[in-house]
Amino acid sequence: MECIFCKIINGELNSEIVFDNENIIGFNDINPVAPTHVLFVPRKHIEKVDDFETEDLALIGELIYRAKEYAKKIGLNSSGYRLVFNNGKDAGQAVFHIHLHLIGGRIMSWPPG
Ligand code: DGP
Repeated sequence: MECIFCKIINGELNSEIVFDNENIIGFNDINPVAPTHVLFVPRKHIEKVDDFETEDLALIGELIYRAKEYAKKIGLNSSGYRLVFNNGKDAGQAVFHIHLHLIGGRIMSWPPG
């Protein structure tokens, strides 16, 4: 299996896991861009936003839910945070297993570069 995130999910690769259930795993990004930078990843291998179907609606809803609940748990909800899906190469997607970036703990500008 080539997918890095599948390897993390299967325990073949180590990561700092901060959330884990039967559907979703959350772990610290190896290259954090802010004090909090967690990737929320469904266990199911879906390459990118473009590829998810109606059968995955509940899963993607849960992905967002788990990220915002985690943000609340660590107290980021009062200051604010960013949730990002990069879809495809022009958006900078590097790992082709759908994931949601939770980024926070510093003031961010908009639009992004
Ligand atoms: P994206 O550009 O949206 O595909 O983001 C992929 C992120 O994945 C990027 O911020 C770095 C992170 N990443 C890549 N490889 C690993 C890894 O082996 N472990 C962890 N924890 N994060 C990784």
